[in-house]
Amino acid sequence: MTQLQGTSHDVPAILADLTADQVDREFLANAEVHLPRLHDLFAQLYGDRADGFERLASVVDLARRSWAARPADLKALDRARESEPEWFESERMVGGVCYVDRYAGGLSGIRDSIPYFRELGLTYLHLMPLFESPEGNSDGGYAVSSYRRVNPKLGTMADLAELAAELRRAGISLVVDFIFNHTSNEHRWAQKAVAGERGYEDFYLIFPDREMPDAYERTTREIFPDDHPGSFVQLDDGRWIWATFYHFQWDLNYANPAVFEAMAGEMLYLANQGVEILRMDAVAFIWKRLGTTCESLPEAHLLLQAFNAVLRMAAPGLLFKSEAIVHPDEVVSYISPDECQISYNPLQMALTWEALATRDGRLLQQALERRHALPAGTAWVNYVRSHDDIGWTFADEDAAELGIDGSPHRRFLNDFYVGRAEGTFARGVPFQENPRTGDARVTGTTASLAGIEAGDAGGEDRVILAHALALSTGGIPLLYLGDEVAQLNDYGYSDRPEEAGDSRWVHRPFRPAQNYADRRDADTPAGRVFARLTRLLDVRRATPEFSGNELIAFDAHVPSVVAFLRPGDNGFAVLVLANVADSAVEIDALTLSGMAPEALDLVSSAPIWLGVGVTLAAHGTRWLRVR
Ligand code: OTU
Repeated sequence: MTQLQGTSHDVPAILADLTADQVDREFLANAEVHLPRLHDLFAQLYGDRADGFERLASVVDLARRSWAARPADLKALDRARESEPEWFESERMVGGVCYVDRYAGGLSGIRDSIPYFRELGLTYLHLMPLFESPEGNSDGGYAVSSYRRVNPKLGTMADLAELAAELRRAGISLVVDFIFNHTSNEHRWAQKAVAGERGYEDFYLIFPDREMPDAYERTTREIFPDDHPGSFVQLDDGRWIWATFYHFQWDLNYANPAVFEAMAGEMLYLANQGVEILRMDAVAFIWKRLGTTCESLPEAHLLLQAFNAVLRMAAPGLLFKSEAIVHPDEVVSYISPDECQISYNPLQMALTWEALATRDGRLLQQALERRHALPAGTAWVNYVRSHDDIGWTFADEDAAELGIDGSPHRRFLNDFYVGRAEGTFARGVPFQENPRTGDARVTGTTASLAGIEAGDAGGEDRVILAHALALSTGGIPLLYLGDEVAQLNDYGYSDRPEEAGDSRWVHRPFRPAQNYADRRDADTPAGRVFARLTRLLDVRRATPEFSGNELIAFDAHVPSVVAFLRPGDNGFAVLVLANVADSAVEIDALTLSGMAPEALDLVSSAPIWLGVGVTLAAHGTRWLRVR
């Protein structure tokens, strides 16, 4: 490994400088622990660059200044988090996600919604991208023009900081996106880079002609083929710039340590506004190397670890959440206390829908058995659906063991969920169908995908079943707000020019006011789903077995049944059973004979006798406390 050369910027020298400056004792203590790690990561990432070193010293200085400016209440939070590092693994954790404008009109509307969030029991609120971004299509705000200015239609940065404090007082951690793979083409850095301004030329990946773009594109994947082919777009002056996603989202060049420093500054700025969790967007794409897919390269991990080390020095209470919607082996590779402590669980999400479509629970059961475990000090974020499409990211090699051929199975699932398959209950919409590769993904709200929109008899049960799994496998369950009142697809997006080309807008409806008005009315789907789902939320919160991540797969001997135990104290455990079939099934007494016959149904609060077996209704789920 290359070492950073010179004497003035090695670890002892930087620490000595900090000591001489009589830097804050707490900062120094954190720097002593994390600077050696950061130095090592810098050596690996930037060791062969003349400026690698100075950048390290200036990043440490940035961290020092950021800590000095960190408000006292946030420093108190840092200490609280450090003394209870497992806080986010609690059974009391429940997340919600919404668009600020669509759900509440603006940041003040979000504030007004806090009583409702408390009623649901939320402890984590992910507000979708809310920063300044281009007018019209901005990929739902995922094209950021300034990380320090809130979109003026939503409020101001001061409003955001106040909201964060108010949420914190309500026991809710604010989560925002850290969209650091790319900026919008309107970001100040982007404009300077294109103008060739000194210091900014290498902030992005710009090439004079097609030679390098063609070379890279031989191995990269098309992400938004409806927008542009390949990974590059042409600038007005004829040059080519790297743009993995939309043409107005330009990828940053992290091989340049100035980019690392600049983004570390934006990250620390947000941390000091009171954001408690950063959702690290599109982590797989942040490092590029010719001849590779340019996804999940080893340097992507080193970069995340370096950002993590900076945070540990200057905002130690913060968490990173990984957004890697990729092969399951890669998803877990981002999860560790030193990298991203929490991560979306796209495999469980996709396989829940897979099981509902096939009425066969085996692929999901297999994933719970072999792909659920995580390192200590980390957690899954389990969700039924997000603001993005559903991609079928299961491992072909896992599927093959069950006799399932990956490609045709994905084709079946796509057809099923966009309503093209015989007997489907789903009303989804295709997303980014690529006729060249056969790739496609699916969009739709939970209720529309599960059959409520189509009037299928099992629709409401499937919504509950999918949530019952997300609430019980271990980790932070994340609700897409509005789904708890069974919101349906919003086809109006196709009439709105800036949304029409992106079918993900079908499942990002405005706050469904009528559904919320109906939520106490048991004669409506909204009322029934809300009553059943809030019951599950209440039970989860009171069930310590649901904390942490330990899960023991249980073979129920029925292919349509997903089953597992969540062990607790004193020999008790919760047995979770979910039946994806359209008819009731029996789990026989012999299968359950390893447990004491007396058990408790946690949802109905009724005792149950396992000695006669257990009946699961069509699309039924049960949470049973056993021993
Ligand atoms: C993310 O998703 C966001 O969640 C999307 O809303 C953005 O459009 C995108 O980044 C760009 O900022 O391709 O279809 O893991 O699946 O990062 C969604 C790889 C996406 C991608 C994921 C990306």
